[in-house]
Amino acid sequence: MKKIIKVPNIGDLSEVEVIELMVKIGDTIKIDQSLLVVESEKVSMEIPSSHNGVVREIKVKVGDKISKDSQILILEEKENTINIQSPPEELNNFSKINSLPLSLEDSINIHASPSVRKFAREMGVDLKKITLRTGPKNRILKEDVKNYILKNKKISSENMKKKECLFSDFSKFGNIEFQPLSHITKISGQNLYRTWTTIPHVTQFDEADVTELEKFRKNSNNISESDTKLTILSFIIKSVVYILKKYPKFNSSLDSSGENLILKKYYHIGFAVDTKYGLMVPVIKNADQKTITQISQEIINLSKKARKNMLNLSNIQGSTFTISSLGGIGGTAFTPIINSPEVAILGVSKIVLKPVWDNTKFIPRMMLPLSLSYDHRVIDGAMSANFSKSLSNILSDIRKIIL
Ligand code: CAO
Repeated sequence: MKKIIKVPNIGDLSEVEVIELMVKIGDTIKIDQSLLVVESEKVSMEIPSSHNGVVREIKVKVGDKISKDSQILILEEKENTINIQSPPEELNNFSKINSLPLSLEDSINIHASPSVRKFAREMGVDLKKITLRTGPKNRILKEDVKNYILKNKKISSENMKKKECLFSDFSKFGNIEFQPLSHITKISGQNLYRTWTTIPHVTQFDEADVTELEKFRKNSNNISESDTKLTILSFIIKSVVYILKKYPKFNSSLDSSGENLILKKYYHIGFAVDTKYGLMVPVIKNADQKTITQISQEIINLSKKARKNMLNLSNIQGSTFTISSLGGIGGTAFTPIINSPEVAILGVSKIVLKPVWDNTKFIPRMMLPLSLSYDHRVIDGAMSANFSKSLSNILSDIRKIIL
């Protein structure tokens, strides 16, 4: 017996567009099996079958506009098939999403809910490529899409772009202005995103008493005949190198298998520079072999070059550990993102004058906040706490370096 399957009551919507067909002629379908996906301006929804049977004729195609009681398809009901459920009169559980059409072939062969399809589209994932489908009757679940993304990391940067496009219609809420990202910001954004999503970051916070160091630095600047101004960053670089030699894992990278550490016997320190073109990280090569004055001079030269966008490849390559100093600006602490393939980065915030207990009384001390982010696959919490404590020790009395 033939049965015409019609569009049930679709709530307030008078007309919706067919965006996906999920069955083809000859398919045997069951009650509640999704037949097609329709979409209005605000919602998309799957329309289920009200009967069991074999699809003999399809009355709609992708792009058609349909409404309540429009014919969807003709089913041949199998003999001795009893429809135990009454036809769905009304579809209330609309998934409030915006979907975009897939090709007819995809629609038929791939079983996934509109929300999963939408998620996959936003992430730039082709559902056809997902072979691990863990839902009932081989349906693709959101988890399957996520697992696919995790295993195919290349997709990630494209995803970001696609997601941005989908969310770009802010003009309906008020005035907006488009500002293209600079080339450098785009590239560093992709790297930061990849690093943040692939490396398990932990940040260890600490502080160093730099009262004596600051006295020494300011005094040196006052009496020096050189034009080179010493900022605290050069002392921090020198101290970091000293500590890196004691904790070699911080000066390493994981190899591509993720099973071996590559310990580097050279000390090239990157430092983040804020420029109008975006964030740049020039590198002070062989910092262990340079004096604090030489390091200061290089900071000045390289940051000037960065601000004129004139750094060359050798200025930015080969760093083994990076420092990001926001101390000249402010803030108490932050979580810097590792400059991959390195395994740790030191964030430095603004020195603050604090009352510190010396076992008898509070004394005013200049405290430098340190934020050490590390790759937890390589470095554990105890090691990072020891690294920060040792660094803090050296900064509190830099003379220890020459012992
Ligand atoms: N606490 C207090 N004052 C500090 C300080 C700190 N931790 N660090 C620097 N200062 C002071 C300096 O002593 C200097 O003061 P004076 O002019 O009175 O001597 C002033 O702040 C400016 O220093 P500077 O920024 O010129 O020099 P620097 O060596 O400290 O830093 C550089 C150089 C290139 C790192 C810095 O200019 C810069 O670009 N910082 C931003 C880095 C950044 O954006 N990081 C974020 C990365 S993640 O997005």
